[in-house]
Amino acid sequence: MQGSSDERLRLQLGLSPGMRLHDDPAINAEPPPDLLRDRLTPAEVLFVRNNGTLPQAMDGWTLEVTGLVRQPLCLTVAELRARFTPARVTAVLECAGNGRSAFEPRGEGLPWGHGAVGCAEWSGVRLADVLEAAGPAREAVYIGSHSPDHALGRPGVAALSRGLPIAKAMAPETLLAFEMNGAPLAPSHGFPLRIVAPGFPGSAWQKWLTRIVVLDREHDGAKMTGLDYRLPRHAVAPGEPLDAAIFDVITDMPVKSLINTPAEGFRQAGLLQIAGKAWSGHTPLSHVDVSADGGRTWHAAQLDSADGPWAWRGFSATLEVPEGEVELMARATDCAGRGQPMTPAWNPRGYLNNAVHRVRGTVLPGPA
Ligand SMILES: Nc1nc2c(c(=O)[nH]1)N[C@H]1C(S)=C(S)[C@@H](COP(=O)(O)O)O[C@H]1N2
Ligand SMILES: [Mo]
Repeated sequence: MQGSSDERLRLQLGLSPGMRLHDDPAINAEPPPDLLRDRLTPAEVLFVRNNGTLPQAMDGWTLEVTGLVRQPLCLTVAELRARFTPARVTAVLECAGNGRSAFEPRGEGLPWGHGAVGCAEWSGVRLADVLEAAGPAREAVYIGSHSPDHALGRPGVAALSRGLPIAKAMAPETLLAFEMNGAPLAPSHGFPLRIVAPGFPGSAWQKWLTRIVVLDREHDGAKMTGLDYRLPRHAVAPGEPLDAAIFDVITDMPVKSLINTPAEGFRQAGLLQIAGKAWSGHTPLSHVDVSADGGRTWHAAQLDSADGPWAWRGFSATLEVPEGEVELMARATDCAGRGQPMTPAWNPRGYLNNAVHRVRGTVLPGPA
């Protein structure tokens, strides 16, 4: 029964049959790593992360810009297109909780595997241009984002209302996007308008955006406070009493990589062709190494050219691997020299797991 209702849901949302739906009252889905092979992730294999309902009717939709501004605005998408210069960015979208299931103990939240990430070309207008048109006050330090989705079973309670520090809201890469990969946003990815904040966790990429409020303090909307999408300033151990005051909002994503092929459980003979993706947050990616002997020796992978500073990059390597069970690993390093750890720092909500990606399989005897 579960199987056929999952199939219906995938069809309804335009998701690939390979997408795994999480067992959660809200709609949450992720692809296995081998479906993330494209330079630009097609909408049907881009993960879906909904904290509450999936808003339906968007008739008469407008975006309001209010708060500490000289001139509050109310705009339709047609007006956004007509009034502001088009802008485009190819950028990685990754959930801060991607990889959570590999933490021990796991921490509260969706048990994401490795697939809550994708890279797309986002088109729209610069958020900075729209904010300039509204004229933010000098005291402005943050924006709060609002949408009509509500917590499940709790109409009137916002599912998620995140925001951005004003510097990121005004940065040239931050967009109000109405298109993904040249097509209107899919309903599950935020139609008709979402924030695109490259380098920030996906939680800041507010979907179904209807209102931006300019504030003189950090926004305190749904899932902005407490431990949500925050990390402790210093290491904490499982079970330790927690003080929310030592937690800061996550504003940057760590360097990371993902092996697309071969896929987990592979069985193949001959030279192994390893291919995957690597990306980073605000600090650019430097290089990727791969290992086929449990991390004892590492080999430099070849990096594809970059579609701009916020896109992921393909990497590939060919390794001669002795027959038998093997564990392949990929490890990306950023330009500040930070590499992916074998075991990342544990945190109570299981955010930012950028452990070295491992794929297990068997190398068979015989030629390729
Ligand atoms: N309005 C709204 N925006 C939202 C969310 C949400 O639940 N509601 N989820 C956020 C989170 S946590 C992530 S990781 C991204 C996921 O975007 P996607 O579903 O298009 O992949 O959307 C963000 N924007
Ligand atoms: Mo997320």
